[in-house]
Amino acid sequence: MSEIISLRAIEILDSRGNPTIEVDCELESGVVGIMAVPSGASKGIHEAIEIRDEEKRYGGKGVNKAIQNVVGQIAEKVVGMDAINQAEIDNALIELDGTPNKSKLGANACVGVSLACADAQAIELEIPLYKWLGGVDACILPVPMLNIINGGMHADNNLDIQEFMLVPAGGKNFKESIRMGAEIFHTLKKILKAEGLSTGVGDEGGFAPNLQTNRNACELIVRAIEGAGYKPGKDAFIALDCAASSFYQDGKYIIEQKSLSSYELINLYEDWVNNFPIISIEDGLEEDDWDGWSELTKRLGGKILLVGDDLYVTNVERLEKGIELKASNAILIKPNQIGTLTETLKCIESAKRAGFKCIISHRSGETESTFISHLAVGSGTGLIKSGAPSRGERVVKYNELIRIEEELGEEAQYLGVDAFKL
Ligand code: 2PG
Ligand code: MG
Repeated sequence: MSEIISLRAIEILDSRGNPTIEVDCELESGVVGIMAVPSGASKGIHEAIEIRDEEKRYGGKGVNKAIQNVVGQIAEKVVGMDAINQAEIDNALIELDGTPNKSKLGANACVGVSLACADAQAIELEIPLYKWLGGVDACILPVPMLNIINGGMHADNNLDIQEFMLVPAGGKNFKESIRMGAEIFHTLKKILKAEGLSTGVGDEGGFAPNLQTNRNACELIVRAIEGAGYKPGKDAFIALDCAASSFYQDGKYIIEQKSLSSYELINLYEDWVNNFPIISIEDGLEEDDWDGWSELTKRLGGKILLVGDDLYVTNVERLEKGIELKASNAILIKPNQIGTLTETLKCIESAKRAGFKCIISHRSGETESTFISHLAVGSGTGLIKSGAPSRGERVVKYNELIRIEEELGEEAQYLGVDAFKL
C-alpha cells in the first residue's frame, strides 16, 4: 500500500511572475510527488475555476486560499488514501468540491493534488511517470507544435491570431524534429532582424513582431522553413491557434480591422489553408459558436485538424456535444482546464473513441513541471504543444521528451506527419 500521509502546498511563481500553487504529496514510504500548477491567459469561459485571493498582495492573484483548501479540507479527505487508486482520489476531490467547475476548492488546488499524487505513485513504483500513466506500451513520442510567432493575448503586438506554430513533423524521431524546429526558429530570428522587426519574445517564447497582416506571419514562417533548408508542406508545416473568442464581439469576429460573420471568417481560413502549408487550426471560432464550428468542419475537416480548446475545455460533456454536432475533429487537452487527472484521461479516451485527435498542451503561464511531457507519451496522442524552443519553462517539456525518447531507445515510436492523419 502507498498510503498518502501528508499534502503540503506553497506559493511559487509562474513564468509570467504571477503566483501559483505547488503541491507536495508524501507517501508512507517517504516518497514525495510534486506538481507546480500552470495558468492560462486566454482562458475559456467554460473552464474550471482557479481560486485567487483577491487581496492586495500580488495584485489580487495570490493563491493562499487554494493552499488552505489543499492543506485543510482536501488533506482531511485524501490523507490515508492509497495513491495507487488515482480514480478514487479524484472522485473524492470531485465530491468534496461538489460544483460543476471546481469553484469551491479551486481547479488549481485540485489539479495540484491530483497530479502530485500520480507523480508520487510513479516514484513509489520506481517506474517513469509516462509508464504509470500509459502502461507497458506507452512508447509514442509526440510531434512538437512550436509556437514561434506569438500574438493575441500572449504578446503586445498587433497580430489577432494568438499562435503561429511551426510543426517540424518531418524528422525521423522527436529529437530530430526538435532540432529542425530550433534551426527554423533561429532562421526566423535572422529574417526578422534583417527586416528591422522585433526579435523580443512573447509569453510562450515565440517572436512577437508587429506585422502588416496575419498572412505576413505565415509568409515569414514559410521563408524561415526554406531558409533553414527544409521543404514547407513536407518537412515542416504551420498550425494556428486563433483563440477566436478573444476577437469575438457582439456576434462578429473583429479581425484585420474587419467585422466578419462566422461564414466570412471560414472563407478567410480556407484562403489561408489553400495558400500556406497549414495542417491544423485551433479555436478558429469562438467557444459557443457551435453552428460555425460545424460549418468549419464541413468545409475544412477533410483537409486539416480543427482543434477545440476553449470550445471543449477538456470537458467530456462539451466534447460529447461536439462529437454529436461534428463540430471539430480534434481536441486540445489541458489538465488544469478540468481539474483532475482521471477526468483528463477520460476526455482523451472519449475523443479517441470518436476518432478525434488529441493535442496535449501547456498553458501560457507555465512552471518547471514536465507532467505534460509524460502525459503525452503516456496517452500516446502523438501531438504536443509547449511553446517555442525558447524560454526555460517551454524547453523543459521538450527536453524531458528527448530524455524519454533516449530512455525508450529502440522501443520509441514517432508518427511524424501521420500523427495528423484522421
Ligand atoms: C491556448 C493556451 C496555450 P492559455 O490558448 O491554447 O497556448 O493559452 O494558456 O493562455 O489559455
Ligand atoms: Mg488555445
